[in-house]
Amino acid sequence: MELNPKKLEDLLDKSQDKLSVGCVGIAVLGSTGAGKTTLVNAFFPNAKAETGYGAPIIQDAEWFPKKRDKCTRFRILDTRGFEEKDYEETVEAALEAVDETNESEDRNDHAHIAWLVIKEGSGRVQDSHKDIATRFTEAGIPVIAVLTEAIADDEEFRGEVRKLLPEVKDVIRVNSIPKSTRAGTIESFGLDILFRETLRFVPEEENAIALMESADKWIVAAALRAIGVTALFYLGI
Ligand SMILES: Nc1nc2c(ncn2[C@@H]2O[C@H](COP(=O)(O)OP(=O)(O)OP(=O)(O)O)[C@@H](O)[C@H]2O)c(=O)[nH]1
Ligand SMILES: [Mg+2]
Repeated sequence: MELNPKKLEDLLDKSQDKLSVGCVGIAVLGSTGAGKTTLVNAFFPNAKAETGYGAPIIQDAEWFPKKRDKCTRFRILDTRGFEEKDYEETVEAALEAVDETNESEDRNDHAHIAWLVIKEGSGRVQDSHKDIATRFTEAGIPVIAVLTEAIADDEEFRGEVRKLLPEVKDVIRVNSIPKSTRAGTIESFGLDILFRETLRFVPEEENAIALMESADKWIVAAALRAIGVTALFYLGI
């Protein structure tokens, strides 16, 4: 979907009506410790309450919630954090789970996008990242690379990721939660950009409204503000 202020305002109005029935599905993949859980909880503050996300997973890939009902606005495909030496099983399981949901005729059942989570400080693009970017893209799922704890004061690693993973739709630097450093606290940032980019690849209005309703309100408001839409009413303030 193209993003322009008019369209976003329109979505916002519709989300206020609370008549939507759509759902957005996001697959979250990355090495162990990459920052998947931290990212999901920062982006979707109700993840635990509404989907059960965060409970230990038994399989390599599991949907939260397991089944969608009419009240489900978002679903997370949680995957086991992998080590480089044995990432394949997790990627296979995630692709299988995505294939299965995406067979449904109802788009609200689908995985719409994958977030490939990489800790910026790791400084390395691994074979697993390449494999995920290629195979999810081939499966028709747009992939956004999310660089977490991105507190370096240059964009060198981002440039490298762009170069090495040309399949990904965008590479977004975030700091999901505040970070204390000797020089002081670095506040969270980047989640509004992730929201905006994710929205761009969510196919239909129904799913887009669901994303808007589920993401943290401050993140949505910041994303709107960046394109000139002030929507304080949306925050209930
Ligand atoms: N400041 C800051 N810390 C982060 C960020 N992302 C992750 N962390 C920290 O990194 C550690 C690991 O993050 P998790 O979110 O647990 O990583 P994970 O990918 O879910 O790891 P597994 O579940 O083991 O696969 C935690 O201590 C987080 O607080 C970030 O963007 N900013
Ligand atoms: Mg985790």
